[in-house]
Amino acid sequence: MQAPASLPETVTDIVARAPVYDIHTHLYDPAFGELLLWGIDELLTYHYLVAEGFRQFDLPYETFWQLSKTQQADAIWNALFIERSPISEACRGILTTLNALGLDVKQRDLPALRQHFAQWNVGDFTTRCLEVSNVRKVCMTNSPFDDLERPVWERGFDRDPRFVAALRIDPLLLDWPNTAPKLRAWGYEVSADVDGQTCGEVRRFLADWTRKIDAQYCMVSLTPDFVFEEGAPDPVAQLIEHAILPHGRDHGQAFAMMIGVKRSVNPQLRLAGDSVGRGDISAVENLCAQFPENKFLCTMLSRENQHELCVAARKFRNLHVFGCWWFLNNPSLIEEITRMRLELLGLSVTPQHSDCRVLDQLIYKWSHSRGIIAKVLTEKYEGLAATGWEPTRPEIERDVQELFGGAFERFLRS
Ligand code: FIX
Ligand code: ZN
Repeated sequence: MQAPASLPETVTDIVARAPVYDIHTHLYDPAFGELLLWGIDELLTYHYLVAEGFRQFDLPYETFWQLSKTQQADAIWNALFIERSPISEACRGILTTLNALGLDVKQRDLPALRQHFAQWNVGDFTTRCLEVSNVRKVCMTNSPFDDLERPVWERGFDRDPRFVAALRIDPLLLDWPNTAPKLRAWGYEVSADVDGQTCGEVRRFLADWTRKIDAQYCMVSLTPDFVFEEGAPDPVAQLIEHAILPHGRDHGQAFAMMIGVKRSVNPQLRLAGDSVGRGDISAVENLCAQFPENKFLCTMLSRENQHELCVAARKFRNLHVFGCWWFLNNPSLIEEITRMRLELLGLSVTPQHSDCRVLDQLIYKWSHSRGIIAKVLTEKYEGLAATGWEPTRPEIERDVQELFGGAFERFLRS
């Protein structure tokens, strides 16, 4: 007779089988054509690897940027995979992905990898990646201010139900002087001053785009120095208080804040040139306390903010914490942060999102995160078992569904 599965085996199996709702990515519905990135050259030129590549290249920045995508991918492959072992998380991720797709990575044969990807079409490859990663739903990041993306929405297309939308509004909040003229050109009667009429028109703009894209939530990324005081006269506070939050209340839209990015500390690195700084948790506390009728989603980029963000979520039921974002998306930090969140917040949290920019990355980001989440959960269930509270398989399945999108969906519906 087969021995019953051990608790670690059961938890690992349940976590591996649980379909995930990936609540923040930079992927697109395949109808967006070339905006949806996939394949080996896109994997190799992901901005995480570009930053690591430049640490090894003997090339001026501009020379690299003048190379074709294939040549850039060659340079990164040589510098990070051939001339030294690919042990960083972003490098290992590519190998996890290729291996899960059935490719023989030990050959170290980039032309053969390219040949493999050339055989796929995007529709079949999308289905394959979602199956292998066991992701049931992908939330995109959708900006009306993106000149490549906006025309696709304006033309209209048949939505792929596996891809849902989130309304991204960074230029609106962070660059009002340059955004106001765009809104005016699109027929919204706004002025440079963030007055009552302007806020009304911004609300109309938000409502129109929320409907057009069927947004799940409204989101922004914010610098470490972001502060919020009710009634403060600066345009960011005014727009939040008199446009975004009323919009959220009217349309049941949570406001997602991704706090702690310092944009372009090294502009020569382009998309790879952003960095991190410690944010001010009192901005989150003030918003949650002063606007209890609004729902807030929050992730913070600095490791130093993680504990206070958990404590804030204990104080405010209108705050939902999610993801190990960007520089935190490394095994040692995911483990530490997930453990802390489960200890402080139980199952009322979404431990991870992928932030994928390349479709194939779903495979490694979720495979690596599942392994860590299973490890931490096992430890927690072993703690319960030690008291005599033996968790059953259906109970563990229920809990994992909560962590992988269930708690998030309920929070958005609440
Ligand atoms: O602001 C964001 O949504 C960030 O995730 C991106 O700007 C960043 O470039 C990224 O890809 C991080 O993973
Ligand atoms: Zn992102």
